[in-house]
Amino acid sequence: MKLDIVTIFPQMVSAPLAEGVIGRAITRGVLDVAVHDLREFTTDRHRVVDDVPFGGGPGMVMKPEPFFAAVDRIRRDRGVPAAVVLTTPDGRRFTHREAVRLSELPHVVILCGRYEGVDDRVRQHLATEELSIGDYVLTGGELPALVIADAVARLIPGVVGDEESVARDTFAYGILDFPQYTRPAVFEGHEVPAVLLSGHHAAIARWRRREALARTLEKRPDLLEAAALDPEDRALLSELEELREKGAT
Ligand code: JD8
Repeated sequence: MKLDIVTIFPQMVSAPLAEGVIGRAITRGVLDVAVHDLREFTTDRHRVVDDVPFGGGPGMVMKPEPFFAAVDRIRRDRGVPAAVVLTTPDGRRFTHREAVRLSELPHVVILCGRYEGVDDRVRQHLATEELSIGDYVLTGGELPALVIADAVARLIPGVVGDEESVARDTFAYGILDFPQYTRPAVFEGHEVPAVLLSGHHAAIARWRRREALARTLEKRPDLLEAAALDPEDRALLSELEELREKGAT
């Protein structure tokens, strides 16, 4: 997959992407990421990317021309993207489902705004979609672009080593993960659940499933409505719900 990110803070975006599994996927050539400095697409001496808002009001608005010029250059040098994403607080919520959809596209561009936002003509005539990572206010679109890039990239075959673990992930499967433990078996008197040391693979799988369902019921009951549960899960869940009603943990 090709991914292009347009920003006035290219190092803020490229540095995190150079680390970890994403960084390795880029060096291995599984992922083709290009980060573009928006100021390179200005034509004035001072490389100005913002201006005062028409109609007045506080703050500055990002000018449209550099964004259009950046995407023109991307189209010429890297090909026509399948999606041009504008990160904005009023976008559609970015979820795992959106990550899966974007991961199936061959080429995605993400535009990052700053200040009070970007000239609306960028949204109307350049972006093909608008995404928000959540209901809180950030200072710009770079962190959202990184969140989207990370969640999308790890779904691309060959980026994460273990394909099976990606498929089984929390939001892919619709329920939370089971708790994880590693050595030591006893830490400051706190023991690892004995079943995990038993070597009984079927018992371990059962325990993990039960823990995952119990955690989801406790922390995110809203997820259970849409979760892909088999009859055994449903039976376990009713058992857990009953236990809960009786006041047990
Ligand atoms: C892009 C500018 C800041 C936004 C005035 C100062 C996404 N979930 C999210 N929260 N915030 C953003 C986001 C914020 C941005 C920009 C994304 C560009 N700002 C502005 C409007 C109100 N502030 C976001 N995705």
